[in-house]
Amino acid sequence: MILHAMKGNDMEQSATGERGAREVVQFLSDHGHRHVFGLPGSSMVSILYELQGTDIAYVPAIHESVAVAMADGYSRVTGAGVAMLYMFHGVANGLANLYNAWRDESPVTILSSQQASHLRTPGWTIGEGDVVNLVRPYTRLAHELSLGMSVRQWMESARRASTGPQPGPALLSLPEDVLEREAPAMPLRQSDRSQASTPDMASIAEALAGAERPLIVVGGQLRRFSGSADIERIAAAYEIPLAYETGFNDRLGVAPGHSHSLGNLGAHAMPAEQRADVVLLIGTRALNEAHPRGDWFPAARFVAHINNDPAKLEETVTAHRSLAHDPASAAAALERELAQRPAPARLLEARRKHLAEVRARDLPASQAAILSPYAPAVVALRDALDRGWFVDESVMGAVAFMRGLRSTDGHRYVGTTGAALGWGTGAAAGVAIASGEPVTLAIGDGSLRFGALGLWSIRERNLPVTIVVLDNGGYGSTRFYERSYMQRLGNSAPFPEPAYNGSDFRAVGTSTAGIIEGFGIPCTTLTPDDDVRSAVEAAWAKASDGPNAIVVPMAFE
Ligand SMILES: Cc1ncc(C[n+]2csc(CCOP(=O)(O)OP(=O)(O)O)c2C)c(N)n1
Repeated sequence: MILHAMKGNDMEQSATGERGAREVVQFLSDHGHRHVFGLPGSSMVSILYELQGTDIAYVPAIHESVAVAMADGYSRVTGAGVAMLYMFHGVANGLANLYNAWRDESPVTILSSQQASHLRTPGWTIGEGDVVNLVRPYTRLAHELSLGMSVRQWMESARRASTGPQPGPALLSLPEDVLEREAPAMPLRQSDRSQASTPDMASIAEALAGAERPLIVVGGQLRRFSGSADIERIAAAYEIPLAYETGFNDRLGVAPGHSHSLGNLGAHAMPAEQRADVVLLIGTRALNEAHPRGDWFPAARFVAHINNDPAKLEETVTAHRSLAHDPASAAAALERELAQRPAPARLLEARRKHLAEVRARDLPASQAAILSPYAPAVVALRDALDRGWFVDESVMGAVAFMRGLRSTDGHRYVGTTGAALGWGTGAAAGVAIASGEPVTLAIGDGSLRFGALGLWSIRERNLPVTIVVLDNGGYGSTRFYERSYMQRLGNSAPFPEPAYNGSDFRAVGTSTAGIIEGFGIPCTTLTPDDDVRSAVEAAWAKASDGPNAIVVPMAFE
């Protein structure tokens, strides 16, 4: 039996050791994990065996990408998630969703099984491979244990690395004999970890206080670090427009239905971005996106960027003030600083006018063309955040949802900034398991195909997930970019029509409903004349019985 407790001032040493697999399970139990996700294999049977008799449920997947996405979704709700993957094959299969978790700073721990230590070679036996180096760029900690090392100690290290203060995935590679043999127990202290300091927000407050057209851009980190309410209060009190980080957001930093929320920086909030004189980016990436544009904030005299991770400061957009700090403490400090700088009524009036103007601006035609087909689905799902969680893998539809969701509580939105598709179904399952609440998954028909195997997990647990598929006959965004490319070629374009190679699924294989029904999930396919809202309400009403799906048809071009 191992002892981790402290005795007086001395840590008690236990005389005998413990099998690694037992230590893994004990650790999970001690840290309150009620679920662990995975796809099994021979070298990890010891852990699967030891899970018996605990209150930890093993949640299986039929592809490792789904196991990682489930652990990711789960961790967004509970603060930590664990996926157990089989050797190199399993980790490699889970890598794209590990990348998503890395982008979104999700506290996911991957336990990978590994060839036994005494047989460990550079990779000459089946399934053996260097999983540590495979994942290293996308983890806060990645380590392979050797025989004799304390599994418990490394589990604790992985937990500390993944949960913060700078959170993100961690991986432990666990050789079969490390799991099966006894090792001496290591006494451990349990630290109460904190990062205590008050950031100096004076210069940022000073600039914001004097601004006529201020803008605060929020990222998912603000939500994850619990600074959302502070920024929502600041916006309302000082009449400051709010925008979401450009492109995908892992969480909504502020509520979409907040009086000052404009939507995504790259779409509905663009007029505010173009005219802003003072900008605060808080808990955001520095505006990385797949197709970067220059000239962010062309009218700004002052730009500040706050991110908890110094490596994420000013990645692609420069600032006048850069602050590596937890965004929640920064938001709280900003509120205190602003309170010392009361805004004159004239200034508040000017800001109100500005807010009304930027809100009223029409979307640029190119944006409107992309977003208007989503209107029926977005209107139908406007209150989805008040009905449970909203998991977003709607790709081109995401920026429409960021404006169209009308809830004044934004904490139940979950997306991924990583854009590695095949995440949504697994993430929805993980969120549903962790929260015990209904989940609406908005997903493109292309993403549904990437994540089809996650439908199995949703069905296997009979989860209350309403799947709303936005079906434009394949990869709409890829087709959009091909058309944009042709436009750039102009008269020199050698072919009059786009090829749409690999992005047109209209005549390929089974229908979208066929895929979903193939996994035993009931599905309704709407016609363009059907009312999406009625279908959504009917699906929500049945959510407690288990999953169901709606396919919403959309124009192909
Ligand atoms: C794993 C992965 N492979 C390829 C891509 C490139 N990609 C970006 S969007 C997209 C199409 C997605 O289709 P769908 O989910 O139907 O959304 P839509 O583009 O129609 O909005 C593809 C293939 C990706 N993001 N991730």
